[in-house]
Amino acid sequence: HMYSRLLLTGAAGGLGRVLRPRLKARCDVLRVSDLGDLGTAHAGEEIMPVPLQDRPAVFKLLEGVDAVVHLGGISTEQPFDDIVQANIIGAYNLYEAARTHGTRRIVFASSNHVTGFYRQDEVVDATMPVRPDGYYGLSKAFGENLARFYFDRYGIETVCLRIGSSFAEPKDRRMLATWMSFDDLERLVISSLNSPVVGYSVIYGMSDNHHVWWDNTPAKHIGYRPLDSSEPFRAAVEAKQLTLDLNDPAVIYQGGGFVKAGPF
Ligand code: NAI
Ligand code: 15L
Repeated sequence: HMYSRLLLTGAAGGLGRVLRPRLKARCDVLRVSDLGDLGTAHAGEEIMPVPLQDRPAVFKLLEGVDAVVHLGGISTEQPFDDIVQANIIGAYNLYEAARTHGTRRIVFASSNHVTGFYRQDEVVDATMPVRPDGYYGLSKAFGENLARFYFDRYGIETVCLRIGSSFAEPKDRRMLATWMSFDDLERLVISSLNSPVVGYSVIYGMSDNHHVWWDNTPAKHIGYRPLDSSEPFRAAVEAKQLTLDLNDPAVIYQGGGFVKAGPF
């Protein structure tokens, strides 16, 4: 499936820089947006810097857009007032603009922190109640509910990706369970864009790791097949982090350090 114009928000961020060239291969025109520096436009790209809380600017951003990969926003635990602007008002602006312009599908970068207060000895799936582990997780839960509403009321399809830890390598023992390689991230995003019918769906984003806390059985229709694993990194990660304090909330809960970040 080839989109004519795809919008990538958060294009200057860690995952945005990974996905930018990979998404360009899947559409005629890739529109890239962020607050930060987006460099110069490559062939087939349009650059539109926009703060997500700026409603008229977001309205223009969605003009002529078939589908969105929405990565833009605050990506860590921060003061509530900052999170509200970028992640809550920003997401509302994006969906309102999508509704007005007839955009059909959004792939929303949600987060494992929507369910961060489940324990690491529990296996969670997308049908279970949310347990956000901070303001950041709460804002992603809002984004998921917003997506649910815009599908039920207006038929805009969304795949919410509850991404685990997508970095070049797993950085600690927790990430041996939560890690998703960049190639698997690409597979997940492309499956979410191309799966024929997604309605409103929620899927966890992790590689084919040996130990996992998330069960993607309810999201089999997305057709996501991870091909990488954190296992080759295990020895090095365990050597770096020899012991775990089993009384530390960051070790007990799936959200790791996020469960005790703040207050600000
Ligand atoms: P990042 O922080 O590197 O990138 C986010 C981008 O959004 C930044 O370039 C930033 O300038 C932009 N942004 C922030 N506030 C904005 C605003 N008000 N208006 C416009 N743009 C704004 O984060 P990363 O790692 O690339 O993550 C991308 C998305 O995936 C984020 O939504 C994050 O919450 C989500 N995610 C990432 C995970 C990971 O492992 N990298 C895990 C779970 C979720
Ligand atoms: C997230 O949601 C963050 O955006 C990312 O920076 C990581 O910390 C990740 O979760 C994680 O849980 O490891």
